[in-house]
Amino acid sequence: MTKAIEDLREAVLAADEEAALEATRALLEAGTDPRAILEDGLARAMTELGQRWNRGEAFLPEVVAAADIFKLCNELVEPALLARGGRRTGHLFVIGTVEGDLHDLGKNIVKVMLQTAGFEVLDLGKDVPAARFVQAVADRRPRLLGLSALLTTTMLEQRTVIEALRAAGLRDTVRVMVGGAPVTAEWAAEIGADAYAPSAPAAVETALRLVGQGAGGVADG
Ligand code: B1M
Repeated sequence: MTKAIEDLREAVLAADEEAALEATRALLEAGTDPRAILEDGLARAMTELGQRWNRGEAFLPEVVAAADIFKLCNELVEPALLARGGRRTGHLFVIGTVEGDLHDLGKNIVKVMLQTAGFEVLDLGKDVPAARFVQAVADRRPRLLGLSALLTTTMLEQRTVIEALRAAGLRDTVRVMVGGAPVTAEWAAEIGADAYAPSAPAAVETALRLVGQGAGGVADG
């Protein structure tokens, strides 16, 4: 990790908005890959903050402040990331954070990286009830549906959404990808999801594979 990215991480961890924005701008001006700014800088800082929170070394107000700073920095990075896009996959990806869950920083990174990779993305936001996911699948007929969950309690909602799709007769029309910090490949298999991705770049790779546009993928869709 470069010193400049480390400076960004430190600024987010210190909840120093001005320093974080300045570090983000400097990285962008230096031509740093926007994906590295998001994953190695911003996302890693939040993961580290979570660990500090677990150890009782950080408290909720600091986490809230850091999350706000994360969003502001993300807004600076997004245009640079999107400018790198260009190709179109021709596929719609509907994404949201499941009901009861207000964590959306990771979901937002997944969204913008999917857009950069050429997916059209419909973002339903956070705290999204199963019925809204089902409605979006019925109305928009996406090729892929992504369910993000950050709490061990709300992970269960991912199963609820898949069951609701099945009950509505829509399960076979869409590939379901699940993700979020507590989610695992085993959990994805247990609830009958089609795929799991541990990070935003992995989500892109998996999505491309699912629509037959990844390395060695099978045409589908
Ligand atoms: Co909360 N929180 N939080 N929190 N929070 C966690 C998740 C927690 C692990 C912290 C801890 O260790 N104590 C813990 C959950 C414990 C558990 O479930 N066992 C926790 C808790 C307890 C809570 C509250 C209950 C706290 C309270 O109120 N007492 C509360 C719950 C609110 C609710 O949702 N109902 C709460 C609230 C909040 C804030 C609002 C303050 C804030 C969220 C702000 C926001 O998102 N707008 C917050 C934050 C920031 C965190 C931590 C510190 C960081 C999460 C984050 O943004 N990470 C988090 C600690 C941790 O995760 N270790 C924590 C950075 C982000 C880029 O990573 O989201 O993992 P992540 O996304 C990654 C991958 O997971 C993946 O790609 C992303 C980029 O690489 N990914 C996908 C994500 N979604 C994907 C979907 C995919 C594929 C990949 O396919 C569809």
